[in-house]
Amino acid sequence: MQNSNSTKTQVGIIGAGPAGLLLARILQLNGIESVILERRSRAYVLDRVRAGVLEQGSVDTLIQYGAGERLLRESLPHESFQLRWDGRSHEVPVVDADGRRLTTYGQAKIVEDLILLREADGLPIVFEAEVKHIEGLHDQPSIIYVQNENGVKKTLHCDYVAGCDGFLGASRAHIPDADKKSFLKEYPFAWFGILAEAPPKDEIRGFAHSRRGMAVASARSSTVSRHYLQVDPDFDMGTMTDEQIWDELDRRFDDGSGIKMNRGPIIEKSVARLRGFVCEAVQYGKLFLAGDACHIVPPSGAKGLNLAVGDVRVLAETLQRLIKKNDDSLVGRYTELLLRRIWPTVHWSCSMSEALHMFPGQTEFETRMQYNMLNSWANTATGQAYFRNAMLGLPFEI
Ligand code: RFL
Repeated sequence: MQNSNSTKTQVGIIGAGPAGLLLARILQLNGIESVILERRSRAYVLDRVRAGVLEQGSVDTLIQYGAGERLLRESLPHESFQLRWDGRSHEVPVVDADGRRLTTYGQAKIVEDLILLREADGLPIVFEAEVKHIEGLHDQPSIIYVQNENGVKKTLHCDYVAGCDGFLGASRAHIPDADKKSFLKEYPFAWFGILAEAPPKDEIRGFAHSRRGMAVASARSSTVSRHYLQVDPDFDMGTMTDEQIWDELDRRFDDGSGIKMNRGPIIEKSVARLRGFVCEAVQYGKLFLAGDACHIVPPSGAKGLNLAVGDVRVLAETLQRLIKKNDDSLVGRYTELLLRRIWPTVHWSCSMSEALHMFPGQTEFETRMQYNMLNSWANTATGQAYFRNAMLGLPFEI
């Protein structure tokens, strides 16, 4: 059944984000074939700037599947996390008794590492291939896609479909009750993110609650910084000069010490709305969702990518048992296994959002409540343990 418009594989993966690429890698190392279909161009996927904070479980997974070489060389470990409010900064330790910690390593690098590994092995990623429709989910699935260069419809026949196509992807709509089982919370603000060629400053890290709005200071490497400002949802990036952006970051991080951020050329800017979203219908017939296709967490918990890694571990094990052992024991548990990690993680990310941002019309009482929450996480033994465990993430359990 092979011609230029029709191909066959064992697992058809929609989306070359971290979820789709990692799934393909784990399947490959377990002797299972897959084809990745990706709507965007290779250059676009490689350039996309997003997540940067990895849980220990995500780091260990990437190393376990041979994608850790550059990560081990270039990543930055975190011993503690900084929280600021009311003009004072507080350090919260985030290393646990087993040595688990957070690590900074950009999502763009993870994606690049996984793409290069796959290409080096001569395995297929079809870029500029937009999936339009999936058929035969109870029998022999076919993924219908269009290649942008010529608009010709093509078909990928497969035994199973992995919907790793993000929040705006095509796969979720193929689950009949996905809408009824979807839950959304939209926050009344957005994050204006900048990537700058400026060395991160050790004294200014983490999250700042400020009456001007929340701010985030983070690193992507020893020479590149990633910072965010809370802005209105309809914020226009053109209304702030680079100098105004740096001034605003300094104001929101001001703790009276006089220490300012390192400034440098801003090489990327983006605005992202904050929302929490969970689709509790993550499997239908031979279609399995993973990653942002079935959940969005507000970025204040730095969890989206980490949650995707957890989903993919479950999906890879489910598919291995199906394909290698003819064992469908995890299919019926797939939803439960994913939701067990999704809801607590969404809850944590939303709690962080609610403690750190200034909401429209917020009263002084509400601000004091936020200070109290932050103080509990930073300065009480039980709060610190809760914060550390939430930041380090849930274990992978099947
Ligand atoms: P992705 O990365 O969105 O990849 C989905 C891929 O599917 C493709 N696609 C299609 N391909 C073919 N046909 C179609 N019809 C298709 N529709 C879509 C898309 O082009 C894309 O390539 O989802 P995935 O793989 O599930 O990965 C999820 C992560 O990308 C996401 O959770 C994180 O980036 C979230 N996130 C963060 N997570 C963290 O863990 N730590 C962070 O610090 C962090 N910061 C962020 C973030 C997300 C942000 N966004 C999305 C606005 C900061 C930002 C600004």
